[in-house]
Amino acid sequence: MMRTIRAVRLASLAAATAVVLAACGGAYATASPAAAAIGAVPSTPTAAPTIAATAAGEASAAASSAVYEVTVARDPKLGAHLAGEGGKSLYLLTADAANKPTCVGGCATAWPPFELDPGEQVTAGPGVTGVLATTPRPDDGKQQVTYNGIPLYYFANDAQAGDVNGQGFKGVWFLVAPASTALGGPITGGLGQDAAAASTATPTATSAGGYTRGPAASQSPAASPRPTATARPTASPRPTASPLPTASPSATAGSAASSVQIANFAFAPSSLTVRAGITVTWTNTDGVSHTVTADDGSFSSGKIPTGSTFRETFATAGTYAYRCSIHPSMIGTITVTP
Ligand SMILES: [Cu+2]
Repeated sequence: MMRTIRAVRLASLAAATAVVLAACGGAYATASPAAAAIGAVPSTPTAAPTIAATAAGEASAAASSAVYEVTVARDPKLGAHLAGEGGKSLYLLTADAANKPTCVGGCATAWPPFELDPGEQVTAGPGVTGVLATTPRPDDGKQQVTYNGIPLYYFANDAQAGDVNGQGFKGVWFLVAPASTALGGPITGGLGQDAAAASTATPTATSAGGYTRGPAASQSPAASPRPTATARPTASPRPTASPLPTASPSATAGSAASSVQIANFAFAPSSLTVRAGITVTWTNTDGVSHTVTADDGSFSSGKIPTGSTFRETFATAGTYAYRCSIHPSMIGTITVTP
């Protein structure tokens, strides 16, 4: 079908966002594909094109000969990563393999593939040193752009250039760095990918696309091939989250506990002062997993799923800076007084 990729893609992005927003009222339990990211992304499209508008766009468009340039964008915190049409961030899915996209169905609604129509081309901008090519989609056979073999996607909740709201999602979606590649086998080199692999253990809870969550397994895109375990770098044998090995429920005699909420991609309070011996409890109320990882390595929660907690008892006075290893811009400090 001939169409302008720009019109259709923007419409589909907006439509996907509208779906997400509509589903948001149903809260987390309804498990809309990208609902989990809503907390972090108060995305408010000024206009929400309907599906009908998309269809009209397709019908009226003529053959396209557009050329799309992939560029290097620089996030102040995350670093250099690839951007596609309109400067929008491009992502990789670690469950994919070289020239083997696995995100289809509802997953592809939340993560629209970077596709080319017949006649359209993609070129590399300055600093884009990898090989740009295309591979056929497993669902509709359309050509999805690849970078060093890595299938490229956008995130529906990224509203504009510079948005990186999909970074680290479910521990399987990452921004694509200029050095990212799948040519050696599994996908490597996504921004933060190694850190996430080191801090999250088992890939079992995440299905293709990384957006399906347990209670709503029926909403998993049926056609989606399950990612194989080999597609993900295996990490430490540490089990995911909840009661943590480092947690010590029996703090020193009579000490009270202190709490930190993890919400909206932030720790609250971000700075907490406690007496030595006190147990601090972090509770993740976000729709996505986070970690509590000491900068000096003295403690690490592993992945804390939604609704789970992590406890750490601080026996020694000092200042402990920590962050979420999946979303490194999430930082906090525990100050322990004697
Ligand atoms: Cu996080």
